[in-house]
Amino acid sequence: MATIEVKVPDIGEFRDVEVIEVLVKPGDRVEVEQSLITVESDKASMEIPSSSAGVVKALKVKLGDKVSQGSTVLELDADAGQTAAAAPATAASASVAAPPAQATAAPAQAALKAPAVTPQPVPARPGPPAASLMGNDAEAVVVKAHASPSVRRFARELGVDLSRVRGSGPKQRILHDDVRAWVKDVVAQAGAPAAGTAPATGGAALGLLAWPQVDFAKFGPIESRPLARIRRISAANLHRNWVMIPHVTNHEEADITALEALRVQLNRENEKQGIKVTMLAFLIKACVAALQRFAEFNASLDGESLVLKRYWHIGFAADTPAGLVVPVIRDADRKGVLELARESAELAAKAREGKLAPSEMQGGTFTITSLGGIGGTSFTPIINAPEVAILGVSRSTMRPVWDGAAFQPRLMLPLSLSYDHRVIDGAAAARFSVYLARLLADFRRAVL
Ligand code: CAO
Repeated sequence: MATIEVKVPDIGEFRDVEVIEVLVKPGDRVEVEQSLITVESDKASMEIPSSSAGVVKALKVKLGDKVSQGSTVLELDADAGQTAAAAPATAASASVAAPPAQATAAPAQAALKAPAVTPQPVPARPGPPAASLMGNDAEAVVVKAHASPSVRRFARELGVDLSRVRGSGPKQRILHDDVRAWVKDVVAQAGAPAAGTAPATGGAALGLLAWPQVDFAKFGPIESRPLARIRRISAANLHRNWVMIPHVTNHEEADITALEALRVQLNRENEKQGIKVTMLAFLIKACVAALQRFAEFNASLDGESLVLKRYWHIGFAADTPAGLVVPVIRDADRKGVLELARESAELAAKAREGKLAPSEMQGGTFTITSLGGIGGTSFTPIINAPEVAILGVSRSTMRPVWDGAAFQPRLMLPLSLSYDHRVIDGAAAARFSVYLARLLADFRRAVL
């Protein structure tokens, strides 16, 4: 294990900039590219990353020190082969300089990674008012909090709005501890919210009115029933998804007159085998075809990336005496309608008996929730995170539909597609719904 000195790389015009944060201490393990200190000039703050992985041996700077390119930040007992190669001469791709011997020994792969450790400056002081991203809200003002990039990243991960955090650092700078303290405070104020129940302060932490505390017994006889386990779990999931995902629901209608006739005919043909073909099986098949065409619906958000899945596992909401569960049909793209009907019936039966294995409820890429067997004309389903869309299906009804010359009796199926507006635009959702409705109207297209 070699001891190396990690130095301040080329940081452009910045000279004699103040160390405002020290992010590591002796004994800490650091990885390549991990931020070590934050420096700040009049104009910007930036983090100085490590060129090597290893264990911090000694710090060579403290808060308030002034550093420039080449100043030693710390001594590191570096792991063999975990050092970024010597930085090229250009400032843009400069990395923290390691001793030449170490740099030469670095494997080619590490050399390729070196440019990634370029420090990125961010404005140091609250900037001028900026318009919000929504065009129709151009008057809105965003107040920029005074915090280093790592504090901003930390706050982002926890979903903390930095403009609400009071900074305890020099010049009211917000530190990691301030963000931690703010989160602790919010949790303490809200009380650890039990799933499916109103938090103790009923949202006071969000600036909302307290949840009404009513003695219901004053108004008439009551009975208090504890929520079933599944309901408590699903309530917590639904609550999070509803609060965290900006939902929009697109409504469409599919003419399933021909499809229903086919379903009835198939059921007649397969009566002896005991397979009942349901509308759900056709919906799964049609959804897979639509998901294959519109890949961003078969995806999940992962930070700032969209993970597109090349497998099509379809979940469907099943109503059980114990509450809502979502069994998942794996590889629905490789199964025919009869197989989908058989498998969904088996999974629904298992769900009702409470016998689903956890693995039978995992890995879904898209969910269908059908209330068609019960009734209703439309609803707004809640997305099953980390999926980005869900299809709600209501009861089909025979209605007069104008064909350009006369009203025809057509069996119309209402579809309600909720989507995550961070990932999917309204136009894409409308295209998905229209395409799905066309597939259901002419099911031959589903096999194209
Ligand atoms: N329009 C009209 N009739 C419909 C229909 C629709 N969209 N969907 C189903 N039906 C009919 C079926 O044909 C069946 O009629 P028959 O008995 O005469 O053949 C009857 O309604 C019952 O169907 P079903 O709902 O039991 O069967 P399915 O395969 O369509 O659905 C399942 C299976 C598991 C989705 C369903 O049983 C279920 O649990 N639905 C509730 C889902 C739910 O709770 N969603 C909300 C979640 S969010 O709170």
